[in-house]
Amino acid sequence: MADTRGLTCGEATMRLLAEYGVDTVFGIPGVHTLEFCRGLADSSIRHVQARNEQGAGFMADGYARSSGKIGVALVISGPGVTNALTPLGQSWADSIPVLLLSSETASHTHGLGLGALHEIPDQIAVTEPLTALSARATSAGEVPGLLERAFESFSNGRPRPVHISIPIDVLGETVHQDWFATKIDVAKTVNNDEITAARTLLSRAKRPVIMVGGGATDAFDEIRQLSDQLSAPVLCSTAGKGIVVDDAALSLNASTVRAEAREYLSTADVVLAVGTELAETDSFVDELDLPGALIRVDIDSRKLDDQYPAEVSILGDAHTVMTALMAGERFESAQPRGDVERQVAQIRSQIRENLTESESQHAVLLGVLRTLLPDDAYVAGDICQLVYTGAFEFAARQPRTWSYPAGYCTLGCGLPNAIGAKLADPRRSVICLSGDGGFMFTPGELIVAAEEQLPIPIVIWDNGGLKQIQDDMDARNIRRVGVEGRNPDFVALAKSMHCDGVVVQDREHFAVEVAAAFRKDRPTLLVVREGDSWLEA
Ligand SMILES: Cc1ncc(C[n+]2csc(CCOP(=O)(O)OP(=O)(O)O)c2C)c(N)n1
Repeated sequence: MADTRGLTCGEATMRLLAEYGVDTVFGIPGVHTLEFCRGLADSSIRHVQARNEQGAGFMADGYARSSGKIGVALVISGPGVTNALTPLGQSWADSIPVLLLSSETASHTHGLGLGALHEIPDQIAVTEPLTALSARATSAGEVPGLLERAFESFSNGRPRPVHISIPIDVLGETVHQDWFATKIDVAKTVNNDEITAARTLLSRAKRPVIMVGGGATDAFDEIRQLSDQLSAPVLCSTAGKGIVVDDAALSLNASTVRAEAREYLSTADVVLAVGTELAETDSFVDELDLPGALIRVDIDSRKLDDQYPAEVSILGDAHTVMTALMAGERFESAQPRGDVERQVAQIRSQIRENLTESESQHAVLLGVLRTLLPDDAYVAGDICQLVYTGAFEFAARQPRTWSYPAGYCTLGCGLPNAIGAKLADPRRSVICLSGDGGFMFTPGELIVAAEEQLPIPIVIWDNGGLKQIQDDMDARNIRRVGVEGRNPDFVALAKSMHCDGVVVQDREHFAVEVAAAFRKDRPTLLVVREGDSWLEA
C-alpha cells in the first residue's frame, strides 16, 4: 500500500510508482511538474537529471532494454513531451516497456488555444501512435487506474511504451485515500494443437533453421536446447543477439544482412521464427527467400499474419510456447552435427573474406573488445558502421548484452542508453559504441554520466563525418552535401564535461584504457580513428 492520504496527486503518483517497483526516473523538472517532485528527493526513487528530454527517454529505454525492468521518464508538458518523442519511437519499434509520465497545461485550457505556457493542441494525440496507451488523468482519482492499465500492458501482450499525462491542476489536487499497486497476473496460455503441429514439422525437418528476435529473449534456454537437439543453425535479429551464444558452433549471429547467410536460409526446409518481426532492418532486402515451411511464434497476433504467412502460427509469449514445444520427446537431428557445424563455419569465413576495408577494421576492434569484456557486459550501440558490422561480427554470449536499435535507427541513442543500462545495474560493465556523427546528437548527456560517476568507456569511431551517408551518396554518384561537417576536439569536450578522453594509439593502448575506464568514477571517451595502422587485420 502506498501511504498517499493527504498528499498532492503529484507526490502520491510517485509513491504509487515506488509501490510498483520503480526505483529510478529520468527527467528534467519544470514549473508544471513541481508536484511530481514534491518529496521525491526524500523518497526511494532516484531522479536522474538528463540534459534534454530526448536523453531522458533514451536513458529510460536503455534502463528497460538492458534489464527487463520498466523504464520511466518524467517530463514537462509540451516541449518535454515532444523532445521525448524520438526515444518513444525507438521504444515502440523494439517493444521496450517505458512509461512516459508528463504534466499538461491546466484542464480548463485544453483545446482552446489560449496560449498557455507549454501548450500544444492535443498532447495525448501526439504520443498516441507511439504508445499502447496514451491517456490523461482528469482527476487524481483516475491515476491508480491508469497506472494499473500501464503495468498491465507492460506485462501482458507485446510491451509498448505508455504515456500518462496529468494536468497541472490535477497534480495539485489532494488525495483522500491510500492508493494500492495492483498485482498483475500474466496470462500463460498456449494452444496444444498448434504445438503438436509445430513438433510434427520440426521432427520431420531435414534442414531446419531457427530465427530469433527480441521477443524470444526469455526463451533462450529452450531455444539453445532445440538448436542442440535438431542441430539447427540459429540466425538472430539485432534485438535477439546473445539468445544463443554468437560464437557457438551453430550460431549464424545476426547475419541476415549478409547474402552468404540468406543463401543458407533459403535452403532450409523448415524455419522456426520466434519473437521476430522478420523486419526489413534485419536483412535490408525487400523480402527474404523462405521457401521452407514457416512456423511462427509471436505474442502479437498481427505478426502471425504479415508478409511472411506461416504454415503453423502459435500465439503466445515465447517462453510459454517454447517450454510447451520442448516438453515432449527429445528431437533427433536429421543431419550429422559435424556437417552442419562445418557449413556454419564456412558461411562465417565467407563473410569474413568478403568484408570491406572498413568492416575489417571494425572486426579488429570488435575482436579485441570481446577479449576485454565479461560475458554479461552490456554494449550500447549508436547507429554507425562499427555497430552495423558488430551485428554479425561481435560475439554476444548472453541475451540483453547488445543493443543496436536497428528498427528506428535513430542517431544519438547510444550514450543515454548506456547511462540507463549502467544505472539499472551498477555492478554490470557497460560500454558505448558510437560514430562521431551520432555522438553529436546527445553529447550533453555526457555530463550526466560524469555527475552519476559512471565508469563507462565510450568508443567514438572517428571516420570523418557521416560516413554511411557519404558512402550512399558516392555509390549513387551524388555530389556530397551535408555529410562532411567538422568534429569537435572530443578529448577537450570530454574534459570540459568532467570526463576523461584519449585518442587511441594502438591495440595495447586501447586495452589498457578500456580496462582503466571500468575502474574510474567517471566516463572515458576513447577516440578510435578509422585507417590507423593498428586496425589492419
Ligand atoms: C536522427 C537521425 N537522423 C539522420 C539519420 C540518417 N543517418 C543514418 S546513418 C548516418 C550517419 C551517421 O554518422 P556516424 O554516426 O558518424 O556513423 P558512420 O556512418 O560514420 O559510421 C545518418 C546521418 C538517422 N539515422 N537518424
